[in-house]
Amino acid sequence: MKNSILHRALELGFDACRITTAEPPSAALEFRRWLAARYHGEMAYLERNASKRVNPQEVLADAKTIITLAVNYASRSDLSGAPYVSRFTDHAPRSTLHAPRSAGIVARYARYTDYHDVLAERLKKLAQHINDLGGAGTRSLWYVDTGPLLERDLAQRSGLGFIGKHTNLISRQLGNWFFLAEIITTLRLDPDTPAKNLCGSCARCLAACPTQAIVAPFQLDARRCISYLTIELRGAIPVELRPAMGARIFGCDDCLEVCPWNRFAREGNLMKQYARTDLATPDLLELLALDDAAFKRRFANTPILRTKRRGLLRNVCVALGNVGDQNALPALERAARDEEPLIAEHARWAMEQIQARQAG
Ligand code: B12
Ligand code: SF4
Repeated sequence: MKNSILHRALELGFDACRITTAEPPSAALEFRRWLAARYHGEMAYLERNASKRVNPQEVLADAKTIITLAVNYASRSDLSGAPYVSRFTDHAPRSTLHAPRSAGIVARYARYTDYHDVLAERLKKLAQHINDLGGAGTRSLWYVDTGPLLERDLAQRSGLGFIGKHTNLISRQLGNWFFLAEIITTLRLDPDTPAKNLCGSCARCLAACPTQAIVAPFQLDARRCISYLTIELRGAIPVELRPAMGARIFGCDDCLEVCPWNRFAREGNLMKQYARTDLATPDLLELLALDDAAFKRRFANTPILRTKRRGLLRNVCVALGNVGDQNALPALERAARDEEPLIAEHARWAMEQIQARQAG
């Protein structure tokens, strides 16, 4: 049965497929401590369904097995040239080093049609295959990202990879660039062997983080993470963290980019056909001119819709404050009169930054 599932998963475009039990995740205690430290910031949903996250039986009664899946999202351009890490010469924000001056930076995972949509159809088919194999009464649920499961923890226990000090799963075959998905099922299958941690003494990710969000190995204070600030946070970005954001307007890859395990990464097959190369380094001034309808058209079917116009333009203002020059001032003046107070406040901040740079 395992071989049949693996074969079907590969056929559907997944890059790896492993099996673990539906027992509670081993880092349940760490997760509770993380919540107690308020490291999740405003992501209230993590707290709301915490008991499900630490008990898969609450997700699916009588669950026996969790099938973990990986989908590689590395693109050829990300992998070209020398290993990323050797290109850095200073502490300039890494993702901005090769970008034109007025370009914003979008994290690699978001430079595609929304992966939730791309993977949903495939997960449905795989879940059906598992139900067919199990026969009458077999029940299976599938998740990608949004489900109440500690995905990385389960994936580590299934042997898909190991949790790195930056808290993401690292695979010996795929490096850092892959999504996770799972199918939880009442079908009993033999579990695979858990992965061993192979970080060793390497701590490049901790040093690379522009906001010191990785407060200790394996511990992320999400409230400082640029990914959280640009995607999840609904309100104002704390002023003290804005300068460190550089030109990043959606997500952040710095801790992933420096990981030496990326030397094993190769181009992903499935996501290639959903690439949106126009999203990698969009022009900041063009983005600042988008009204709500234009925003929805520009980012239709992409993960960037999540921030809505107000969140993205807030981020664009911060980026312009960090990397813009006097050419950005007219557009920022208009944004400072935006009917959305969040955008207006960040535009005023950006103008002050540019003016201070010019004066100095
Ligand atoms: C909330 C969330 C976020 C938050 C918080 C991130 C975080 N580290 O928790 C924010 C918005 C910051 C975020 C950012 C990103 N995310 Co996110 N996120 C999630 C989500 C929805 C839940 C994660 C969660 O449960 N966090 C809870 C806390 C407690 O987890 P933790 O801090 O990592 O701690 C765990 C481990 O470190 C471990 N642990 C703790 N102490 C110790 C000690 C030792 C010794 C060991 C071994 C382990 C260990 O136990 C904890 C509990 O599992 C998952 C999807 C899911 N359902 O799981 C995606 C997910 C983790 N995100 C993902 C991605 C791609 C990202 C970004 C790379 C996106 C980007 N480029 O901007 C960044 C990476 C930032 C980072 N360094 O983590 C992928 C990761 C894929 C992978 N290969 O690991 C996931 C799995 C989504 C998916 N399905 O693909 N994310
Ligand atoms: S994603 Fe960026 S800000 Fe978040 S922990 Fe990694 S390097 Fe730090």
